[in-house]
Amino acid sequence: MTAYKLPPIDPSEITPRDLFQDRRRFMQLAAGASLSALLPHTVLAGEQLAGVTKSTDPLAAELTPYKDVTSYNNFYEFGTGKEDPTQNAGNLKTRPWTITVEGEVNKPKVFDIDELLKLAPLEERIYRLRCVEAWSMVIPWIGFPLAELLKRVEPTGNAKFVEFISLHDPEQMAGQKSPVLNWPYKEGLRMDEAMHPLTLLTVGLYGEVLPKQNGAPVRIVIPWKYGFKSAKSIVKIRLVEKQPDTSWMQAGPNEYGFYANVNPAVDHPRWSQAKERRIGDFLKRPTLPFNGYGDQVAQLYAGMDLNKNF
Ligand SMILES: Nc1nc2c(c(=O)[nH]1)N[C@H]1C(S)=C(S)[C@@H](COP(=O)(O)O)O[C@H]1N2
Ligand SMILES: [Mo]
Repeated sequence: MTAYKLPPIDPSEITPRDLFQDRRRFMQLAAGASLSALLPHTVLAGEQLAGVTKSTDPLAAELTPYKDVTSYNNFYEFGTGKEDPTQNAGNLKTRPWTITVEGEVNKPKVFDIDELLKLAPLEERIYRLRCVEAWSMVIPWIGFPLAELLKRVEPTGNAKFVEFISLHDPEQMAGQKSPVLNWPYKEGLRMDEAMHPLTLLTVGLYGEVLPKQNGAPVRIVIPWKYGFKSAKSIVKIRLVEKQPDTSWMQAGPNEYGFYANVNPAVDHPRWSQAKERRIGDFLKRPTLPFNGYGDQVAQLYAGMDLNKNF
């Protein structure tokens, strides 16, 4: 297998920016700005999504500002820097766009993105996103359970895993001209994880159409797993019998496992996973097992050795 260069990720790199943001927020608070003045409604940039059921999740009190959600990203197709995607994703063409769903299904189908938007009622879901690099955000996503899509194509008895494949188009995605990852970006889930009601096929955030840097026009969000599992700008979903390879497993098999469940007890070989820095915070906070969703998902892994299946 080709040896891919490991990308330059080191949690210590983000510290200066965090400190800057925290100082800025502190000054805003000290200047008497109300908390709501710090909320993002005045800086929304995109097209609003209609008919979305609003979330009442208590996490609404902890939302990461829109500005940070849309300018501090990982999307290596547009560069490895956190601010590269917001600067370089602007010209990505998101129409026309189709998602092909194929493999171990009775009814393979090519969904047009606009057809997909009408497949099931759109819900707002406020989820923590925990990056493997030990930072986190709280984001109001919009979408519907992936299960709604999978049920429609009728998985066969051989469908044991689901593979997600992102767009491969080096003309639009200049980052794909260098072999930082094995392109196209590929991710995967076990069938029960893919069918879990928390797994969200995501088309928006903060009430609007998904910004390009966040994976327009459609991505997956799996809130109990490290962020890299949430493949962006998906063009193909394949149901398969064998556990699929993923781009990150190919890049660093000792560092990025297939399961990638958020787990403070299992460290990344180059850094601890015990704590995380919520973007905008000064102090780190403890990382929660399964990113705080253990009540809902821990039973999926009953009897598995999570040190081995990291
Ligand atoms: N296609 C693609 N999907 C991707 C990535 C990527 O580089 N390419 N980065 C992943 C990583 S490491 C994280 S943390 C999340 C970041 O999502 P956000 O930028 O919307 O917060 O996207 C994930 N999905
Ligand atoms: Mo990540």
